[in-house]
Formats: sequence, C-alpha cells, structure tokens
Amino acid sequence: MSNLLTIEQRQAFEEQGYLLVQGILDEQVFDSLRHVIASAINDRAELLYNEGKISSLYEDLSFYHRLTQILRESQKGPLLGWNWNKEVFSREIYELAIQPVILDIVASLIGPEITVNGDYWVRFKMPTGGQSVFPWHQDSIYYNGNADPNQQVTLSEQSQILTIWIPMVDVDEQNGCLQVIPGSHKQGLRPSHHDENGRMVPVEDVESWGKVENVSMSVGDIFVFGNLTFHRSLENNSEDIRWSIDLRYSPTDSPLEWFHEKWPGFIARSQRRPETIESWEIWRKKRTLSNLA
Ligand SMILES: O=C(O)CCC(=O)C(=O)O
Repeated sequence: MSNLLTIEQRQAFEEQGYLLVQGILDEQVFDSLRHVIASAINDRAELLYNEGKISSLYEDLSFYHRLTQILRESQKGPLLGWNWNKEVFSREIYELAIQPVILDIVASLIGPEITVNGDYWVRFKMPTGGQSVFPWHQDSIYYNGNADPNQQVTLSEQSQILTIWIPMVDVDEQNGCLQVIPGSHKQGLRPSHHDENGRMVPVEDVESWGKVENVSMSVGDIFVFGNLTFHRSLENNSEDIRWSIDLRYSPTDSPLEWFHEKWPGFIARSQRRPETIESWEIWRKKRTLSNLA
C-alpha cells in the first residue's frame, strides 16, 4: 500500500469523512482537458445555432463565459449549473483518472485494487447566484435511485465509493466552493426527497450534526470524500463559470455490478492481478457498447 497519505491524514479521513490534499496536480493536466471541454461547448453551440436557438456561436468568448452566454440565450427557464459525462468522454479523462498521485491517495484509503467508476462529471456551475446552489446530500442517495430492486441490502451504503473533487479554477465562498459537515458520514444513509430541480435534499437538519466547513481550494488541490459524507456547493456569485471535475473510485470487488452496467468504468490499478488493468481502448470499447462514448 502506498505511503502517500500519512497515518494522520488517513485518520482524519476516517474521522471527518473527507480530506483536502493541496498542490498535488500539475496545472498542465488541465490544458488538454480544457480543449476537450471547449470542443464540447462548441458542439453544443453549433447544435443550438443550427436549431435557431442562439443568434451567434459566441466564439470570441472565453472558456469562463462562452457557455453561460449560450445557455442564457437558449434556455427559457432559470440558468442552472449542470454537468457533463458522455459529452466529455475522452482519453484526457482517462489520463486524469489514472494520475499516479491520485491513485496513490485512493489506494491509501481503499486499498490497491482500484476501479474507476464511470460516473465522473465535469461540472459548470453557472455564475447565477442562488440558482446555482447544489443542496446538501450524500452521494449514496443518488446511487439508491439506481440500485438493483432485487437486492435486499442498500448497496450504495455498503459499498465504498470515493469521490475525488478537482477544481479547474480556484474556488472559495464567492464562486461556489464545496461545504462539508465533519463526521456526518457516521450518521449512515439518511432520508432525502427530490427538490423542484430534481436534486435530493435531506429531510433532517443536517447542519446540526457538526460545524459546516468551507472547502476553499486552488488549482492543483484535490478534495477526497466518501459516499456518506454530507456536502453541498454554494452559489456562484462571481462573473465566471466555476469549472470542476469529480471522479469516483471503488475497491474492484465492490458489489456494484448494477452500477457498472449503467456507467461502465475500468480497473485502474491492481496489485493482485496487474494483468487485469484496463487500457483507454478497453474503456472506450465498453462505453461505446453502452452508447456512452
Ligand atoms: O461540484 C458541485 O457543485 C457539487 C459536486 C457534488 O456534489 C459531488 O461531486 O458529489
């Protein structure tokens, strides 16, 4: 097992349900990803332009503004922050997910048999104030909606799913950083209901369980949290889109078959059977078969 995380860091993760690791990703990692995302924005712009829903392709606007303008003109309702998966599926996402520093951190928390789950998200939190809030939730509550109805146990509570949350811009209270509740994972899976935007919101006063912490981060930092840790993201009151990526990892033998059928992932690291590690080509093939490439 890797020594990248210290015992103190591992204990802090166990205790609090999350861990901030600062300055571990090289900024160059994001150059190629920005191209992938810019290309997805371009595809969206061309589609909407051809449908007559926008009057310009807004090619002169920057990575931080172009999508806002495109969506503002094309959407009738509130301008919500949303996320992309299939739209940005690429070798660049694969390369990010297998960054050795990330896999070392994941390995030191869940062991050396690591699967990257297919539900990664590139998120564009729009600069639209209150509309851009992502309410308190445990990630498990979203997996429950997709759980195999024939299973007697709550797979998503039993399975360990780590999120690695990666900002592509510096984040703080102004532009919608994450917030977490230390120790909230110890409450187990809590009941929630859908809000008017289809997002899950807890039925209990989760803020009474601990002091709410802001997760201010710089580009190059990563934030790790578990599937039972209550977190949310604040409103984006800046002028720019808050771009971020979240990746998810599980021990390879987790009972998550139903999940991998929906969002095919890949084996990223294996100490026991290194020959089972799956290449970009294998992942692409799986996703193509699921119509997700
Ligand atoms: O990035 C955000 O605004 C929210 C992300 C989140 O809730 C998650 O990754 O589970």
